[in-house]
Amino acid sequence: MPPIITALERSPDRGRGLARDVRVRWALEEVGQPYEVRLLSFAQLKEPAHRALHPFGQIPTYEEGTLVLFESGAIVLHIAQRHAGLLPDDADARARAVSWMFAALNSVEPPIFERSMALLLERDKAWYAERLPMLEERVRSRLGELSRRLGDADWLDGAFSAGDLLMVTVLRRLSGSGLLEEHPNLRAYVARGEARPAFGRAFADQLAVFTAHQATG
Ligand code: GTB
Repeated sequence: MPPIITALERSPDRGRGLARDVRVRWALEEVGQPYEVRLLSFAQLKEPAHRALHPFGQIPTYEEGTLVLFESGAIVLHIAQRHAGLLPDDADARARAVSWMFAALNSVEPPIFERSMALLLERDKAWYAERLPMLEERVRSRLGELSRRLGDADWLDGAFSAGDLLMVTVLRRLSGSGLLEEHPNLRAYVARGEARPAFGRAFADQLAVFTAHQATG
C-alpha cells in the first residue's frame, strides 16, 4: 500500500503550489515513492475523522500502514530518513541538512508567513500601513542573511537536500512581492529548486486538483 497524504480539495492559493502538501508531494517525488491523496474540504478538516489524524485539523497528514504523521516538516524528515536522496550519508552533513530544515521552518518561514497574513487579513486595520513596512523589514533582514550564507553556491550545504526542499517552498511564498528579487542569488536558488523534475511533478499534481475542482464548479 502506498502512503496516503491529505490535501485541500480547494486550496486558496488556486494551484500556485503554496499549500503545504506540495512539500510532501515534492519529497515523495524526489525519492520515487508513489503515494495516494485524500482530498478534504475545509469543513472536513475539522471533523473527528480528520482530527484523529491531525490534532489541529489541518493538511498535510501522512499515513503509512499504522503510522500517522502530521506537520509538513516532520513528514518530509520521515521520508528523507526512510529513502535515499534527500539527506547525505555522512552523519555530520546529515545533521547540518536537518539544521537547514529547521531553519526554513523556524527562522525563515515565520516572518514570511506573518507578512502574508497581514496582506490577507489586516488590510482594513488602522495600523496596517504602519505595520506592513515593519513586517517587510523583518523579511528583508532574514533574506539578507540567507543570501549572504548561500553566496554563489547552488544549494545551502553541498548537494540538494531536504533542507533545500523546505527552504525553496518557504521562499516561493514571496513570489510576486519583489522581495526575493532584491537578492538575485536567492531568486536563482528558488528557480533551481522549481526546475527539478520532482518539483514539476508535485506542482502539476497539486494544480490538477485545483483545475478539476474548477471544472466541476
Ligand atoms: N505547521 C503546519 C505544517 O507545516 O504542516 C501548518 C499546516 C497548515 O497551515 N495547513 C493549512 C491548513 O490546513 C493548509 S496549507 N489550513 C486550514 C486550517 O488551519 O484550518 C496553508 C496554505 C494555504 C494557502 C496558501 N496560499 O494561498 O498562499 C498558503 C498556505
